[in-house]
Amino acid sequence: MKKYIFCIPSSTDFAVATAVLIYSIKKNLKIADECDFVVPYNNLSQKAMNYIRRADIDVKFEKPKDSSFYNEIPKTIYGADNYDVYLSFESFWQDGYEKSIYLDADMLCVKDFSEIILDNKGEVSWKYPNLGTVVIGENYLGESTYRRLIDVALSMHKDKPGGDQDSVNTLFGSGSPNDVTYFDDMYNFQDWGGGGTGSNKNFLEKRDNIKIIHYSGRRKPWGKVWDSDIYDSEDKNCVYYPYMIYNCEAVKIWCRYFEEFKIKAFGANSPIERYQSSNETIVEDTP
Ligand SMILES: [Mn+2]
Repeated sequence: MKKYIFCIPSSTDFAVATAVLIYSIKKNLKIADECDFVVPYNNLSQKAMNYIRRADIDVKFEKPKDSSFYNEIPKTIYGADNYDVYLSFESFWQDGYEKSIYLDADMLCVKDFSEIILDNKGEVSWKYPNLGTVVIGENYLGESTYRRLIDVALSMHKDKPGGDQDSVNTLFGSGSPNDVTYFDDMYNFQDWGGGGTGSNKNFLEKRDNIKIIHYSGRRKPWGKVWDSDIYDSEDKNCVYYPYMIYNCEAVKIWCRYFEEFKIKAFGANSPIERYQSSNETIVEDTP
């Protein structure tokens, strides 16, 4: 057992993103050797687990410690039968570790961010109010915070589709009675454009300081093209504005990490993959 644990909830349709995220952490985080990885899940196929293991052979997969409260909550941002948002609570109960680090699966680490883990003095530190990156120090790491989050979700945020984030905000947001510190958006960077918040121009200006990119909203580099006339409104794992998205540097970076991950982690299955693998290079165009 290592000192720290990364907690990255996932599902079958987020498996590729999760694997690339873990790969990116191991590549860039200076203290990665001191970190275990756990993937909490409700729906994750064997194939998806095996895929994620290519990024970390020792990754653990865990069902939620308590999911009995799901049936008291009518729906979440992912719809009526999907309670995956509440898997974030699992990061608050990881026995035997000094600190736990929660990350959304739709993120990518592009630079070392050890400082937000090492600087944590036992409190909860995060980029309030977005539940994308959270460091949970030992004062709050255990069953009692987990139970409190569930209690808050049921008593205050039951009918809100974003009840998980609302619950963490209640306990660790501004004005909360708990010990909290905040870090800036370089550790949870969403302002890169593509039809969502920010712009590609903004990304390029800040790029040297950005450590973790968050592909929040319908801006998933691995997602299918989405249109509200066809697909249901709860589908978030997709791309709303492909033209803009494919011109975003943040998206090009994810795609390069994906190719790199395949070169490092897989037997090459196609002529281009074999070429990339034997030359350790990523091709820019069909050769
Ligand atoms: Mn996200």
